[in-house]
Amino acid sequence: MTTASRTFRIAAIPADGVGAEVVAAGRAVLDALAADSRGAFAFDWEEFPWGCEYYERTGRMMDEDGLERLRPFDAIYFGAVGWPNVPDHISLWGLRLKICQSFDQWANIRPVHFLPGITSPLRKADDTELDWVVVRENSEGEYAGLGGRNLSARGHGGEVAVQSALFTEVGCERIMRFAFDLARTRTVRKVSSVTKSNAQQYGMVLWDDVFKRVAADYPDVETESVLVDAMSAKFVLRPEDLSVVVASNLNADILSDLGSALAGSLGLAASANLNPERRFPSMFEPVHGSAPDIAGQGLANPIGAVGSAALMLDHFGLPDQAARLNRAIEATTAAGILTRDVGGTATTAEVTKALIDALAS
Ligand code: GGG
Repeated sequence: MTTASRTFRIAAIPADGVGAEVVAAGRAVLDALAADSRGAFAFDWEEFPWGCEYYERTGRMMDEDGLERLRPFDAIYFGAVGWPNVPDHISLWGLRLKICQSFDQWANIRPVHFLPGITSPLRKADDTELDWVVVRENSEGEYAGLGGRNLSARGHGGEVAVQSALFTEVGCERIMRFAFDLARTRTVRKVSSVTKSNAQQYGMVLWDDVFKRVAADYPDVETESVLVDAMSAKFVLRPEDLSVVVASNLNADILSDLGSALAGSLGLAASANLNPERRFPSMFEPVHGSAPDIAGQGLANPIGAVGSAALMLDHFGLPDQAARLNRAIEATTAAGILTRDVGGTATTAEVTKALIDALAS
């Protein structure tokens, strides 16, 4: 038996629905890559059975000591969370958001990448170079989890709820600096900030103030500040103007789904939840959810999960391997080996095999 020079320990959490299928696909592709590395690197996997089924058995989405057990890993490879047997706010806060917040994974990177062989609903995509990245503030904003429900004693119809959005200078500044640093690595050096400061006069005005202050440190990067409603129109009408889009938790969550739909399907979209200081493991997951309508049928698109694996390789300092994986994705879609969500008839297993074959060629 040969020992790899570098072994990355990865915690796999397939969780719910199609999560199991796409994480298995991603693992198979990564293991094929490692097998081909002639001992340069290997992956040591441990799989955790957490999710909605686990909740049904135990009353918890993850073990009580789950965070402690995850902490020593080099990364977390996540599937999808949510199933009709558990209210969505319980499953999301019990697993995905719990990990993101506890491990201060404050930067969520969601590239919007247009692939060959995939039809976009945008007519412009046929003859225009489109490629942008949504940088999502992933630790506060509208998903800070602050608020409460009260006054149910008033009786039916009398209850109140407050859900506060938290904007801190520290939180705004670090995600904006991340966005500007990312823009400096791209051909088009531009950061678009998504705001709603006309209506949200406290949090979003702070967001705008910090954006202006941080932008002054990056005079080589073009900037714009766009209201979220106008930005959603811009995604459809002027996507060629975008390079890096930085937005608060909720705004980026919505816009990145729009972006992946414009690129052809939510099933294609990759994401990384990063703790850039590396004090905690970062988490890599497809943008899509658990898709109960197609779960267990071998129909899920594995490309979002495999693209997320490429982001993980980048995080491990293996950019050449990440590029190789991305080339395998492009070769597979260009060859028309596509799942149903992007107009094909291939199964998850067939696309996974095509990706592994493309690695070899
Ligand atoms: N793989 C992503 C996933 O499971 N998403 C479920 C979801 O509802 N996410 C909300 C969020 O991204 O904050």
